[in-house]
Amino acid sequence: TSNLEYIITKKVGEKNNIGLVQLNRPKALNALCDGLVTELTEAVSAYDADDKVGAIIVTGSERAFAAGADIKEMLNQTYSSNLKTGLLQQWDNLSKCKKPIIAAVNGFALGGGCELAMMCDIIYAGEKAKFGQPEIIIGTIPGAGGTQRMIRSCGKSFAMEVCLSGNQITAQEALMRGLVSKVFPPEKLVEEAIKLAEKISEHSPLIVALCKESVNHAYESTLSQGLKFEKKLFYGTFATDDRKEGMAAFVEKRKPNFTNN
Ligand code: CO8
Repeated sequence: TSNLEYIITKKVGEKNNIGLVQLNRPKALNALCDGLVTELTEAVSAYDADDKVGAIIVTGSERAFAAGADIKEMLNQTYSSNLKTGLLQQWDNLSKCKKPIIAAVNGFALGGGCELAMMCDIIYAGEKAKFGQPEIIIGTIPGAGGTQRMIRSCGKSFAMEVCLSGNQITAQEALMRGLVSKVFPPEKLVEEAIKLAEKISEHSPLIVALCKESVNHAYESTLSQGLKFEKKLFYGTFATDDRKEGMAAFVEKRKPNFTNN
């Protein structure tokens, strides 16, 4: 029933409340052509707006999460065409998503693929995943956060090495460096991401969104500003029904019944 060309989307999980977006351009290892990125950002926005969805998963195939921006598409672009079309601006829509996004990465996550994973809130990797920022090899630099986000999770020396060498990193190394939070056998990866998404979705969606916003704020602020922001949101949770319900349920030794209010 869908006319999607580059992705497959479906709701998954026991309660059908997890939005799964699978990149599906196998012949090009899920290279992120314009059409794919448009479909991806629209799918994520649709799940973000869907009250029945608690969390979103972005994944690819066992061979490739995404092998980067589409090099063939970029080949003849120019500085002025990039300025005029606002190349990559549609990516910003992903960061506007209020719901948690889990990247489930099997295979190659290179260039824009690695950047896409880092734009997500949590990265789970399959044992054979390969991360990297190989733009330098083809005469350019990362353009969707590669030089900015990796340094924040892995530190300067490592991020610099990855961006300057173009070398691929294994899942084990990504785990050790803090790029990903867990590693699983490839065939278990999506299942584990769904389990995590389901766990998150048990909580109040309203409060989950506030928590995500607060963690992300750490990227943008000093510690004292961030602590102040967090405190405001924390106080703010006391204006919600779900905070009251959550604490009442604990005291009454029962499961909370969150209403998203
Ligand atoms: N763009 C276009 N086509 C690609 C890409 C790509 N990034 N990656 C792979 N493909 C295509 C190949 O051209 C090939 O197609 P064909 O059979 O028609 O020639 C097919 O996918 C299979 O690829 P290979 O035959 O190369 O497969 P291998 O298993 O030999 O190698 C690799 C796999 C190592 C992943 C290899 O394909 C490779 O190095 N790919 C390019 C990786 C890369 O340089 N990525 C960075 C691109 S630049 C970038 O991302 C800039 C970021 C800017 C922001 C992002 C916004 C979208």
